[in-house]
Amino acid sequence: MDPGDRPSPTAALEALVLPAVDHVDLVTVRLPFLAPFGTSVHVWTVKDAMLMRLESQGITAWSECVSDPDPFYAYETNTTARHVIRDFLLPLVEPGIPMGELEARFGRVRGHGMAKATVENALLVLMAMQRGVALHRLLGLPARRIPSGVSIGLKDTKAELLQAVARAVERGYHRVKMKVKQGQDVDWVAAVRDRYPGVPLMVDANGDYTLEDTELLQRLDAFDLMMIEQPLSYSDIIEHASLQRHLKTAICLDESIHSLADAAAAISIGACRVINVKQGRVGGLLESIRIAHHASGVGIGVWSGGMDETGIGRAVNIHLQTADGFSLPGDTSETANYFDEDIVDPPVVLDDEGFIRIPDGPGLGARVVPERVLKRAIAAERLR
Ligand code: OSB
Ligand code: MG
Repeated sequence: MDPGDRPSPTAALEALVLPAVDHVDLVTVRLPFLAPFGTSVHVWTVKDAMLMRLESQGITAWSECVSDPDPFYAYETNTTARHVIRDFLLPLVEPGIPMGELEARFGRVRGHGMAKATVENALLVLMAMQRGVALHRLLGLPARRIPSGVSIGLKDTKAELLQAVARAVERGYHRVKMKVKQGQDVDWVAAVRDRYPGVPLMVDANGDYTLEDTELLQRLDAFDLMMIEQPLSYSDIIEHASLQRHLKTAICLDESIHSLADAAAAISIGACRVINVKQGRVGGLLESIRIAHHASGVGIGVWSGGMDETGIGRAVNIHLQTADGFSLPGDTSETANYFDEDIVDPPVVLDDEGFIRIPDGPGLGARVVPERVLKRAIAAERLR
């Protein structure tokens, strides 16, 4: 499947041995968004993030489940993730087994990548902290600055949209993504392009169109977009291949890709020229690294998506993007793009060239502030 038989980018990671864990907690926090986040599938006004907390001999490691409370973007919800973690995944976590064995055990559970990633992320962060190294170091990845990108939700007026793009350009973001939907597309893109002829721009439809809209989508070819993300159904790969043959603009798949196998299949039939890898959606960091490795080996662009995470998930995405193959700016924006106060310190900020620095320190780098988690907690439970 991998042309040139390049060595596996995850062999060493599959050999990492799981540590003993004394306690496992799930804590759900609610962070209000500074402004509602609108997409073709839903408008979110708060972030309800289910966090996992591991305790092992005085070391505390955190991860974030990227599901929402609702199944409007993905089929997983915080409730399904809790159920799958508690009743099926955690019982498979055993000290002394290698990560590769854990992945094999998790493989018996079909789907539920966000639940799997929550457990995998937490264990990797714990292992990094135990070794006193940053998460990217544990993953064998070099330190480097990460390019930034912002995802602008649907707005009520073009004036509001232009204002949001103006803010992003002023901040120095390396690329701007705008959400589109039926009835809020070509004219809205034209308005942005008119005002910002040179800004690296892309659109995300979250599956709002069908092949019957091919002519309309072809009109987007006039705007020199970097890509069109998930124009057709969330579950489709085949029809995207048909559409790509009629578009000059690259198609990027997001929702359709749940694994390396999905990515390889999509690439092999020409369904996309770019892949948005969300580490949660594909079951974790190891699978993300495999997808980026495979895609870049066949000339397909890759970037890290986001799920408007708190600083915990945001830090994981930042460490991931040091991996080979992440060739494009992703949906990694500043904390201040979504929240007035994060639950980690320091928050994510852009440097004066628009890049994001990997936070110093072992594990995530950023420190989870327990008082802020407590202040925002809406549910908590000890699983082990
Ligand atoms: O389609 O990429 C998406 C947020 C929630 C659900 C789906 C998507 C998004 C984003 C925001 O676009 C990405 C981010 O800023 O984290
Ligand atoms: Mg998307």
